[in-house]
Amino acid sequence: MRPFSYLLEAALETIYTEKHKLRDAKTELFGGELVAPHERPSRAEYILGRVQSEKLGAVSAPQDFGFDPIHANHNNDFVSFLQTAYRDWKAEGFKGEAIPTALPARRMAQKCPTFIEGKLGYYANAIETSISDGTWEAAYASAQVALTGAKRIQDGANSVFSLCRPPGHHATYDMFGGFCFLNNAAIAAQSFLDNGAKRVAIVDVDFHHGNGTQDIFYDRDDVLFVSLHGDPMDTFPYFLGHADETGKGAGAGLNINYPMPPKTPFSTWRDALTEGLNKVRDFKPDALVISLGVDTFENDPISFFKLKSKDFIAYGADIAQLGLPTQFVMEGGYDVEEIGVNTVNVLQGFEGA
Ligand code: OKP
Ligand code: ZN
Repeated sequence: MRPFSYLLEAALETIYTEKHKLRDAKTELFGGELVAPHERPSRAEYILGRVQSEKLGAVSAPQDFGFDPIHANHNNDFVSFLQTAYRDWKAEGFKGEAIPTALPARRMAQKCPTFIEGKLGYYANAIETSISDGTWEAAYASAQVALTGAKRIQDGANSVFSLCRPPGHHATYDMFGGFCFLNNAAIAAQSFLDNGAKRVAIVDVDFHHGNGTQDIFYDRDDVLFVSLHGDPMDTFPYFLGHADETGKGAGAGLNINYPMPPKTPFSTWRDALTEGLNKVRDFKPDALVISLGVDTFENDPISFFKLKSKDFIAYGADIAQLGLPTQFVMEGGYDVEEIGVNTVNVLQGFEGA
């Protein structure tokens, strides 16, 4: 225990920036229609509102750590593509937001095309996510929110909440999709390693499998990745997240997936969490990153687990039992009326434990 630090640690600090509002796409491809995106600015505002009304702790702006920690996890050409994609798309005279049409699927060439429509497909792992004006600026700011949270822990805080938006866990080394552009949790985890940590664990409690995070750390022995999610046979991201994906090379055994079926209740989900947290304990990490999605909620509009609001308090307390420096990084959660309550319930459960 650090001496005299309990007063400072009585509250859980939130890192937040209004720049998330720059990500305000008009379209998401859903059910064969272009609809208003589920991943919209009001999400972060509901969460911030609850953080403030519950007096969780200080709300601070992020520092700017620049591009180096982004390039540590993402391909340079991919990052450059994200910066200019919308402009390049508009320069071709296209009227709508930037959406790929063709992707390099089975038995197709894996070369990056020069024309923007082809580039979009090359750098996409899903096509529901339109790139709009301001998307890059918001994604960059979201990564800085993650990095600032990591810095707080590196400076001695016991816990911190990075209110990232847009989310990150579907973004791979060189692909966007699933509402994600830069992998905020992976960028934070890498920042711990680059600043003296030997091992970091990431536990992804978002309803969807963290395919991007898994992909980034799959062959590494310095990051343990644990994900609890809807079975990819039944839900997005469909092509990753099975229980037999356990890591490779040096990372063998350090990727742990808990796919679960439709209507999974909290009791079942919590058993998986307990098992996953035991794996984290055995790994002896220096820091823990929680990819915090609250789309496991029973009324979430795009998910199928059955967690109730009080369950979020309970599992926040479970996470605290590890006694690790813990950074919460916001991911999904789409029932806008409730995500503020459910998110802050996790943080209060953690703090109260
Ligand atoms: C992002 B995060 C539903 C299609 C879902 C994308 C979901 C992205 C979720 N029919 N498409 O993990 O919350
Ligand atoms: Zn999700």
